[in-house]
Amino acid sequence: MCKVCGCNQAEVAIDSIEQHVHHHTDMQAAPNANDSAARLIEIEQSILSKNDEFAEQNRNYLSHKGIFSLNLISSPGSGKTTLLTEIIKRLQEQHHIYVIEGDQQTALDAARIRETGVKATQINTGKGCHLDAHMVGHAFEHLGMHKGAFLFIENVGNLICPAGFDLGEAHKVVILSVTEGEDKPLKYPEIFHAADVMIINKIDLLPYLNFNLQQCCEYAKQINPEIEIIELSATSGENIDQLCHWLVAEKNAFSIAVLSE
Ligand SMILES: Nc1nc2c(ncn2[C@@H]2O[C@H](COP(=O)(O)OP(=O)(O)O)[C@@H](O)[C@H]2O)c(=O)[nH]1
Ligand SMILES: [Mg+2]
Ligand SMILES: [Zn+2]
Ligand SMILES: [Zn+2]
Repeated sequence: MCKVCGCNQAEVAIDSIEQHVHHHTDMQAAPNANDSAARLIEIEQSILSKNDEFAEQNRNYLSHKGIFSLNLISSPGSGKTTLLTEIIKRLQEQHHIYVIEGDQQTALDAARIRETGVKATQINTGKGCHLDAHMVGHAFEHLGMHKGAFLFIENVGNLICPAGFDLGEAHKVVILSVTEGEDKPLKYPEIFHAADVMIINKIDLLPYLNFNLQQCCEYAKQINPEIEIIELSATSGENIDQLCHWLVAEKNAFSIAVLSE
């Protein structure tokens, strides 16, 4: 059960293979009608602490292999998959890159990523509204990742629930496209608080919209003064090189940090 919206995530499949539910059973204990509020809070805490244990395992695995991972979170349609294919085109000659795709249904996005030549695995969450650390840990088994790689995790399109679930990633990246309105950092503060970076996508559309870019950045900084902001267009390519420089610099810093541990 999702701690945020109460949905049930019992139908997870990775690359169309139905997953076992051994760890899931107690992660998704459903409350019956008599459960008190205290019991609900207890279940939420249990789900989150289970998730944190799996996230810690993932983080250990990734740092042991020197794999730099990002968890991309946004509403449906803000351009995550388009942006990923553009990043991959620019970085794949110099770097090993892997992608985990999260959607409720279909393997369409994993197929889009594979067209670039990069290895991708698709997690289908069924009714679930976010990825959790347990699913992601099993997705690692499908990828056979090289040391020192990039791992991009495209979360299920949702600005709310993914904010609460650590996957073991190095950074959460929130993507907001200019068609969504500049007020979203104030309306969905949890994710803007949890993210280290905000990407404002589709800036090629600014001339046609009333989106107030400066206001959006101020709202985001109000929620999270440390947040890094990159404005770009995945389709025109504007500022994608700037994002790629940031990615490589962060990956290098990550490698140095894990080597010295
Ligand atoms: N104009 C414009 N359209 C974009 C941009 N990035 C993505 N799109 C379009 O937005 C739609 C959703 O993109 P997609 O990558 O599937 O979004 P996702 O659901 O976040 O993975 C597609 O039609 C893309 O072509 C952009 O920078 N500018
Ligand atoms: Mg997508
Ligand atoms: Zn939810
Ligand atoms: Zn398991």
